Parts: sequence; structure tokens; C-alpha cells
Amino acid sequence: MTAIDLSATIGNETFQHPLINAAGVWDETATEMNAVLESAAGGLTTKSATLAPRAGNPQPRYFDTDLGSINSMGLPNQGLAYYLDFIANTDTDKPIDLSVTGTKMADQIDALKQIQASDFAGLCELNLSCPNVVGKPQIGYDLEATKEILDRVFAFYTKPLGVKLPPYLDLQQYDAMAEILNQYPLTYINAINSVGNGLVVDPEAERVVIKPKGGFGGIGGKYIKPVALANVRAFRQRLRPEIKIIGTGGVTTGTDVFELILCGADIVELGTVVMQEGLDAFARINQELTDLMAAKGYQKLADFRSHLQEYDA
Ligand code: RRO
Repeated sequence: MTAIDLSATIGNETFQHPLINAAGVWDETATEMNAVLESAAGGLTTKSATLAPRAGNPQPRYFDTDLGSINSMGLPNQGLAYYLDFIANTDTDKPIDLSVTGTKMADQIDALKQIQASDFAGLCELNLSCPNVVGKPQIGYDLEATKEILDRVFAFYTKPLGVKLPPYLDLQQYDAMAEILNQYPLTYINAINSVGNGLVVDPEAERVVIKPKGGFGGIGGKYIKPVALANVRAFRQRLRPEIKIIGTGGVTTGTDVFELILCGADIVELGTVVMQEGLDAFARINQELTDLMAAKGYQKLADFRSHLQEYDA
């Protein structure tokens, strides 16, 4: 029997395994990032970096439930220079995706100018969808702002760039956003960020479970898998085929990964499951995916990627 090949490519980067961490999960400090690289993850995403370090929102700001999680971290990170330095001094065969953002558009542009001017040549992910900066809407829900930032970025940025998108819920939103994204030389999109501004209630205490923003925050985990599947599928049907897709949202099993790839994902990110289970989740889910592919007779991801069938009674 031929060995099963789980490799996948985005831009010039080859991932030997298709599972990496979602930005914001086990990736703020060098210790955490090295642990991801040493795990069975196929690569590493950094915490979304801002120009200057940030402490983030007050605690408690993350809470686990049986079906997932809520967070309002508020972009705690060590600052862009720290992540550029970590990457420059890390010797690894695994791709590292540098996530970057800012609380103002001007800061996001400045951050990308620094990356453009640096020696870093890997994948970079512009986060257009943080739901947790107090008083700041998610750019990805504003078509004009999305166009403006991409116009400004691609006026100077020539390295491989992806965008992290918020979840969309209406088919017309996919049409409108895909029409914009198709106009730019994007290497990939990442769908989806957490489902912003949900609320988890503790019925016993009769209060919310996280402190920032009156308890509102981004929802991750099992709750959001159908939304992630829909976003990956809808964008795969609308984006130019050269724009690859990272599928993120609600994965806890190899079957979930299989479903996201069936919808069109090139690789898949793990978020809440790694927060709840730890880095061993990568090896477990890789194995579950391998077993499922073997049972179905698939040898590589391309054998079933985007092959989701419509219901045909
Ligand atoms: O740091 C956060 O609060 C955060 C970010 Br930047 C994001 O993109 N998504 C999320 O759920 N939390």
C-alpha cells in the first residue's frame, strides 16, 4: 500500500502536514511557538502582531465550554519586532506564517511596510477580523475599508500575503467580498476568525464568564464548524483558483478536517481544540485524518479537495 501523503502547498511553502495552529493559540511567546514547531503541527502561525507590544484586555478573558470557547483577549502580543526576530533566529523546515494586525489602518500599513523591508520572505497573514479591540469594528465587515486597506497594501507589498476574514452569514456578503478579494494578488484567505460577539452565560452565577466588553467575545470550537464549512465552501466557489484557502473553525476530529478540505480548504487550523487538549491534538487529528483517508482509499489531499457534492435526489 502506498503511504498516505498529507502535504499541501500555499504560495512557495510546503506543509508536510495540513494542520497548524490558529493565530492566537499557543503562539505569543518564543517558548509557546517552539513547542508548536516541535509538535506534529505542519507549521506555525504567530499571534497577530501589532507594531508595539500590547498587554491585551483584563482577565478573565478566555473561557472554555463543552462546545467551544469564548475569548476577548484584546490582542496581547510581544510586538512585531519580537516575531520578526523569532523567525529570523529559528531554524525549522516548517513554514511560519506571520500574523499581523493593528488597531488603526495606518498601523497595519506601517507593520506591513516593516515586513516588506525585512528579510522575512514567508507567508504573512493580515488579520482583518479581530472582534475584541474595544471601540474598533472588524475591517472585514466593511467593504469600503477592506478595499482601501488592500489598495494601500498592494501599492508596496510584494511578498506572499493572506487575509484572515471574519465569518460571513449571507450569500450576498460572499459575492461582495469575493469580488473585492479577486482584484488583488492575494496568496490565500483564512476563513474564519472566531464568531464575533457572542455571549456565554453562567446560569448559576447569573453573570457573564469573561470580563472585557461586558462579557461579549469571539466564539470558537464546535459551535462554529458549520459556519466555517460554509465560508470555505462559498469562497472556494467564488475566488480565483490561485487564491488558496486556510480553513479554520470548530475542528476537533480528523473527520472535521476532511469536511473542510472537501469544501475547498488547502490546509486547516486548530484553535479551541488545542486550547482544551494541548498540542497533542495535532498528532491525534493527523492520525484520524490518515485513517479516514485510508478507509476511503484516498492517497493525497488533492484526491478529495473541493469535491463536495450537492444533494441530488
Ligand atoms: O486577541 C484577540 O482578542 C483575538 C484576535 Br486578534 C482575533 O483575531 N480573534 C480572536 O478571537 N481574538
